[in-house]
Amino acid sequence: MYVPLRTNDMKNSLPARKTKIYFILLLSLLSFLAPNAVTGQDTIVEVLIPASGFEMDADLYANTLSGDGGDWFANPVTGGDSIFDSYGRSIDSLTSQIVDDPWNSALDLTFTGSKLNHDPNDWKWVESEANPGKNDIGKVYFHYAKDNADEQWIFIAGDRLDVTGTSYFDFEFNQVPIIRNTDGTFSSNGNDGGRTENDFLVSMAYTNGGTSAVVTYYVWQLVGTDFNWVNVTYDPADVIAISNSDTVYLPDDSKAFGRNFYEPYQFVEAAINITGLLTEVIADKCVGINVQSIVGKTKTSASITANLTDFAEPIPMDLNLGKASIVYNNGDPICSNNIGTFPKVFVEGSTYDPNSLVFSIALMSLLIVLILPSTVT
Ligand SMILES: [Ca+2]
Ligand SMILES: [Ca+2]
Ligand SMILES: [Ca+2]
Repeated sequence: MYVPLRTNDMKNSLPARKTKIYFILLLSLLSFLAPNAVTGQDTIVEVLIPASGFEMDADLYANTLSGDGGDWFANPVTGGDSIFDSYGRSIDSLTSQIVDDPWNSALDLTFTGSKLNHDPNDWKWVESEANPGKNDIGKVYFHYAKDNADEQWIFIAGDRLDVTGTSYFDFEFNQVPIIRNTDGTFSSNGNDGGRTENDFLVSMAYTNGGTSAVVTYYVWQLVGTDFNWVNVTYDPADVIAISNSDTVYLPDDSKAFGRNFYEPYQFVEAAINITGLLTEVIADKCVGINVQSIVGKTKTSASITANLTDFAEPIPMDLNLGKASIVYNNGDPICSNNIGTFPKVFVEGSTYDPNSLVFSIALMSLLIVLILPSTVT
C-alpha cells in the first residue's frame, strides 16, 4: 500500500533532519521579520495514554510530528502509540470509542424537528439521508486520558461528507444517559429539564477557509426558571482544535466515506483540558461530575436553538471528570490539587489510618461524591 507521507514523516533520515533544521531557522527568521506571521497549531498533548502523548495535527496517524507522539491510529510505516487498532477497535473501550455512522444514505438515522436546547425526551429521529452533506457524519472519535499533573483531557473528532461551508459538530456529555429508543424518540431521566445540571456541550465550528476550528463550551444551567445551555468562557490554553488543510489518511480497514483518506477540511479534532473547563463552572476542584453518555451530532448554526441534523449513536460511558483524588498532608486527607481540605464532618465520622495508603480509598471516594457537593464551601 502506498501511503503518502508528510514532510515530518521523513524526519528519521539525516538529510531530512538537516533540511528541517534549516527550515525551522528560516521560519524563525521570517517570524522575527514579520511579527504577524501565522504559526501552526500542531502540538503534542502530553497525556499518559498514548504513552508518547497525543498529536494534535488534524492527521490520524502517530509519529507525524517532531517528537513522535501517539494518535488515533498507528503509523503504517513507523508504528507508534495509538488509541485504536487498524480496524478502529479500542485498545481500551472504557476510555476510547469510534462510532461509525451511515453516510449519503437513506438508512442514516437523523434528527427531525429537534433543537439543540430541547429536552432530549422531546427529540425525534427518522431514517433519512442527512442534509446538507456538510452535516453528514461518517465517524465520531472519542478518547479520554490524564496527564502527568493528574489533569483530565478529552479528545474529540468528527468528519463530514461535504466540505463546503461551515459545519457545527457537537459533543454532548450527560450525567444521565441519553438513550435512542426504537420508536423514533429519545429518552433521558435527567431531573433538570431532561438533563442534569452541569452537563456540558463542546461545539466545534470549522470551515474550508482555514485550519483553526472554533470551540464553544456550553454548560446546562438554570436560566431564570428553566435550564438551558449557557455559553461559558474558558482559558484558551485549555483547548486545541484543528481541521485538516492537507489530505490525511486512515487505515484501509477503517475507511471514512468509503475512502482511506480525508480530503482537506473534512476532518476536525480537538483536545480539551476538561479539568480546566470544569473549573470555570465548578470552582471547587474536589467536586466533579460523572458522565454516563456522549452524543456526537451536527446542527445548522451556532445558535443554542439550532436545528439538529445528523447524530451518531450515543456512546455509553462511565467517566468521572473533575473529581480530585485523595492524598495525605500530615495525616489530613486533601484534594490532590491541594485546594481545600475535606470537611471535618467527614473526617471526624471516619475511622481510618491516615498513614495507610490501603485505607478504603474507594469508600472515601464514594463518600466524597455523596457528601462534598452539599458540604464543601
Ligand atoms: Ca498525527
Ligand atoms: Ca446518523
Ligand atoms: Ca451520517
